[in-house]
Amino acid sequence: MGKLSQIAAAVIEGKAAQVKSLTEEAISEGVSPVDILFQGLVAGMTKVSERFSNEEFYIPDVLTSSRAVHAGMRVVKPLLLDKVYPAAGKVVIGTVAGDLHDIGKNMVTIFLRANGYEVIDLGIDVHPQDFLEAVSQHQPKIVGMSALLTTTMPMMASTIKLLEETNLREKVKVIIGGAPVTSEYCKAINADGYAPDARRAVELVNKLLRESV
Ligand code: B1M
Repeated sequence: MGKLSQIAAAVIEGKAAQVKSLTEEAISEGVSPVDILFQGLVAGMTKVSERFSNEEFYIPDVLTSSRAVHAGMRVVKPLLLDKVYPAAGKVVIGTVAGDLHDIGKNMVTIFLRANGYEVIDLGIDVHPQDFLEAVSQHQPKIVGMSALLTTTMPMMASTIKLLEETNLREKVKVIIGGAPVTSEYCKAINADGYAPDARRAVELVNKLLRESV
C-alpha cells in the first residue's frame, strides 16, 4: 500500500499517532503536502463520512477519525505556510453558531494563508454578534462562514442580516461553504460567493478582491 493510502487507512481507523508518523514519513520521502492533505487525510475522512452515512460508523468513530485528521493537518500546515507572500488581504472566518464541525473550515483557512491571506479564525460556534465584532475590530475585506448542518445554515443568513442592519455589509464580501451549502442558497441569502472546496474558496476570494478594486 502506498503512503497516501496508509494515511487514509489510519484516518479511517482513527489512529492519530500513526497518522502523524506516516505523514512525517511521507514528507521526508518528498510527498507533496497538498497530496497528503487531499489524497491521504481528506480521502480517509471521505470514507469515514460514507461509513457514517451507511451506519457502519457511529459518532465516537467519527470523532476519533477527526482527531486523526487534525494530527496530520498539524504536520502539513507549517509546510504549506512556509512561503513568504505580501499580505493579499484580511479574511475573518468561522463555523457558524451551533455548529462544531471545523475540518473543512480549517482546510479553507490553511489554503487562504498559504496563498498570502491574513486569516483571523474565530473557530467554531461563532454567533452573528461575534462575526460583527470581528468585522468592526479587524476590518477584513472578506468574511467566510462555514456550516455543516442544515439546521445551522440559517445562521449565515442571520449574520448577513446583522451586518446589513449595522451598515457593515457594504464594507465586506461574504463567502460561504460547507457540505450542505449551495450556490442557490448563497443567492437566496445575499452572500457574495459560495465555494464547494478549499481550492475554489481561494479562487473565489481572489476573484472577489479583483472585482472590488
Ligand atoms: Co457531523 N454531521 N454531526 N460530526 N459530520 C455531518 C455534517 C452529517 C452530514 C453526517 C450524516 O448524517 N451523514 C450530519 C448533518 C446532517 C444535516 O444537517 N443534514 C451530521 C450530524 C447530524 C452531526 C450531529 C448532529 C450528530 C449528533 O450528535 N447526533 C453532531 C452535531 C454537532 C454540532 O455541530 N453541533 C455532529 C458531530 C460531528 C463530530 C463532532 C463527531 C464530527 C466533527 C469533528 C470536527 O469537525 N472537529 C463530525 C463529522 C466529522 C461529520 C462528517 C462525517 C464529516 C465532516 C467533515 O469533516 N468532512 C459529516 C458527513 C459529511 O459531511 N458527509 C457530518 C471533511 C471536510 C474536509 O469536508 O467540512 O465539507 P467539509 O469541507 C469542505 C467543503 O465543504 C468546503 O471546503 C472543505 C474542504 O474542501 N468548505 C468551505 C467548508 N467550509 C467552507 C467555507 C468556505 C468555503 C468552502 O468559505 C467560507
